[in-house]
Amino acid sequence: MLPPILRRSLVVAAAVAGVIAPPASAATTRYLSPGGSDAASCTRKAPCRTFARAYRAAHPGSAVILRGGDYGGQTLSNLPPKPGAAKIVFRPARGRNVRLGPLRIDNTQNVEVRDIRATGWGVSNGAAHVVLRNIAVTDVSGAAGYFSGAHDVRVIGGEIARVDPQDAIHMNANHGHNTNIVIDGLFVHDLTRFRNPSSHNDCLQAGDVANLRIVNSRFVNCGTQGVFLNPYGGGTTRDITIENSWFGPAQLGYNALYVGGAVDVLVRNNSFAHGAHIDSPGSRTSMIGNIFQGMSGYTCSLNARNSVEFAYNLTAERCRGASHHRVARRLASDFVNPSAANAATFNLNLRRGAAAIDAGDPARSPATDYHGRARPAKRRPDIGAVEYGAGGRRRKPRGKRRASAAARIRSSHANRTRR
Ligand SMILES: [Ca+2]
Repeated sequence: MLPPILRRSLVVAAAVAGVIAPPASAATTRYLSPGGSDAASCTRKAPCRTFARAYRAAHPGSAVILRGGDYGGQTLSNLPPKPGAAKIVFRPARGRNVRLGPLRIDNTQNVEVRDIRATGWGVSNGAAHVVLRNIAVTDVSGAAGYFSGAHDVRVIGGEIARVDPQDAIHMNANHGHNTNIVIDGLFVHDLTRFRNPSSHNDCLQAGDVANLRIVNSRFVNCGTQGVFLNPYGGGTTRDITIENSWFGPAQLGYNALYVGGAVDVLVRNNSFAHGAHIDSPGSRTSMIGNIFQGMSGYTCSLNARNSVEFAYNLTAERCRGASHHRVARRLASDFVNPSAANAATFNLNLRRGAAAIDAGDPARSPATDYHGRARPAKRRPDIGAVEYGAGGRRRKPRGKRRASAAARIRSSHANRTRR
């Protein structure tokens, strides 16, 4: 008989060995069904019922296949980390529609949820390495998306619409700080506040986040403001990149983009059909290569004064203090359809002969455009989110390359500020 300490250490060693080296067949598919049971083994013939049960039964990299139907609210909370970085992927069975109530990912890591409809999602309390891909949240009253203590989260594709009266996406520090968040290809539209006319509801309120990238996304008919970058409640809002995105109006006539107490903000190659506002030079904001249709000459001059750099932008009125600036009086007619009367047909592609064509920053424009096509086409990069006449198939966004380009601009600004 082994002494108790040695016995215990053998047990621990066996457990560790099991964790580090799961058998080769480990990434087994697990199954969920609205009619399943968590007492089952999560196999095809014996599906389980909840996301949390499937997570526990899954190995790193496992797929969890959801049979069609309504699962109600689902929570992945305080679940033990799996070894390695492979994500457990929750997705519907082919051709099936899956609906959830609220989806909460809380202090749990390495999960992806895709191609479903939910009444909201939240990533909080130290949750990390999460992908939310093609999630639709429409016709809800609470915040559709919520970040609080979230790290390395990517929201890819998907839609948030008809939220009343809360924000579409809300970030705060109530459950920890948020770091490294990417929003790529999201369509946010038609926020209202009929339920509470005094509500302040934005398409995205960033009250706490470090390193947020918003790319290739659409914001149309937001609430009070569009993207609202302003810390509160002990949060900080810093290192923000907004790139290759379309901005329609906020319903109350405020700004499509508001830069308040955020710090180190890069706004590059976006197309706006409504105003943007930089509150003070303290934000160290750069605005480069944007189309600002709907921004008055007065606001533009104020923004130029409050920017670290305001260059290669295009407005309908003259803009004092801007460099490499273009003015096109009938700017609205350069867009295919800048009317936000219908968010679905709002279209900031460029028309032939648009003033933005070949007028962008030759050195620092992103390598791809709103549609993911290579930039530049023709002689030079265009101003705005779309590269007119760019051909070829949509390319996958190259996040690292674009992030490093943004970082280079920021670091050149930091150097200038220091001088
Ligand atoms: Ca071009």
